[in-house]
Amino acid sequence: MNETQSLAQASDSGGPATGSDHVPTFRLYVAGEWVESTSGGTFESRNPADRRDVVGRFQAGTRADLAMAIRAAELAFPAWRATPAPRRGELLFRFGELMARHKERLARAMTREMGKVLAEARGDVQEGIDIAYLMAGEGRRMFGDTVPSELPDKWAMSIRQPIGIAGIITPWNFPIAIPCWKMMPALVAGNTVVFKPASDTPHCATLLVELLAEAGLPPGVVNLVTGTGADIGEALVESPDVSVISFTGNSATGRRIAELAGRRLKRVALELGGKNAVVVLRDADLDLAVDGIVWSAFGTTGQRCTACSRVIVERPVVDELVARLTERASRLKLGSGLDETVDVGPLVNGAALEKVESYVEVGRSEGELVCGGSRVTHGELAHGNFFAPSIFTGVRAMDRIGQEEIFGPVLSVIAVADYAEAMTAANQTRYGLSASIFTRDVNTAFRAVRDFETGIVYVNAGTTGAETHLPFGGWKETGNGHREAGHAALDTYTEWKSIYVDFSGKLQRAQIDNQ
Ligand code: UN1
Repeated sequence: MNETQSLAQASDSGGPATGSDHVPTFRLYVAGEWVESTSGGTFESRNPADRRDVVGRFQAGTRADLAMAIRAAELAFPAWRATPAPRRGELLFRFGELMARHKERLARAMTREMGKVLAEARGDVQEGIDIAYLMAGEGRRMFGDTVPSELPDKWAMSIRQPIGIAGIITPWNFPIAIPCWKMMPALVAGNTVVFKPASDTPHCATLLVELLAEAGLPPGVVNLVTGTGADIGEALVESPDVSVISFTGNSATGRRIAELAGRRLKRVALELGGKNAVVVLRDADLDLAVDGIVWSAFGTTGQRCTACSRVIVERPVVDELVARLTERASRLKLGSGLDETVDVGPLVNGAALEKVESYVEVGRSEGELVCGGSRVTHGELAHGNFFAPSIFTGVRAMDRIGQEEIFGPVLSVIAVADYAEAMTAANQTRYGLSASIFTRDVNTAFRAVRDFETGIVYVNAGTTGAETHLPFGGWKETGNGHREAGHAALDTYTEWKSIYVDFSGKLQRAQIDNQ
């Protein structure tokens, strides 16, 4: 299926014409049908590298649309939960194969819609494929425990069961990978899904749902509702029929979701901000450290939860490191991510550009700007949201640019005396997603592995690049204790059931008869 044949497009089934500007209009996916919103309204998704380029128009979903999606998910749940998990896994495997077949098309659509360079967009799709295959395998594992009972002639075991409807609210920065991280474990465990994607990347979400439908998921098992977070997102969180919410995004929204869900005692898994540090010790391989820092600070234009935004470096090597980082950062080529020679794409939207700009202003009074610091508007770049990779030196750990999540290509360098001071600075943050250390000393490396207060630790690598078969998530205010990816992901989407079968034929009282 190519983009012009997309089932999600309204024009394919006699819906509203796509208009003389050739901008396609896409629809919601509810109960296995592509439908228009009851609002009759749409919103646009634009290419952040060239804002003149409209990717498509998407339904401005309403609470009424959402109610229909939730109802569809509810109706689909009994049959889906009764489907053997290995069979559910097979459908996910088929979906993974479809993503692999359409990898290039998905990657190009992603670059066009949210800006990350093509190599990274391919990586994003690959992460989706990886989790689909991993969770397909969980269909044949999904281990519980079988343990000896403390009483004779009694069997004791635990199994996982689905919770019901999962409300999936996803960000734009990994518009294929993150929805897959959430939907794959939810689905293999037997839940049905209502998916509310970020309003910056509805096209990626639509392409993904098309492939889920093509893989053969029964109607209603996955439903897609585009629209605003204030409307659709909140209503999803507040719905008494939705049993679990998984959200990745900013901390303020996460807090709001936790509050709303808390009142209903609803399970919520949150993946929020980061302020990830790379520690560089005096014995580090500086070439390697520079590679790792540049990649994790400026890759994806700094728009990863895992992005490095602080470098904490021992004083004897700070000048050398900063000189090399500045040289490399100022040579990075900005432009459309569809151009394979480009290193850094645009920021996702105007608000992101303004946020980065305002933090650079804050930074000017806190540290010394040694590189970048402004929008890039020459030639064709004038039509996109481009900001030069920027580095501040002389930052102190508690400065605002050393503390607050910027989510852009801005790096703060903090100089320290020794390992102990480096570790204090690294942990002096309310976030705790990812951290890394560059050192050649194996003992120090292991101390750092022990000492970082983060969910992910790297030794001699940057802070990005988590693989899908280990738990992904953070300590402190990065989250609320849940993990995505790995088999830990199943915890979010399942209830445990402990089962005791007594075949003694008589009443046996645990903790009493066996004392
Ligand atoms: C995110 O930015 O929310 O580890 C996800 C990484 C990627 C995932 C990032 N595998 O950088």
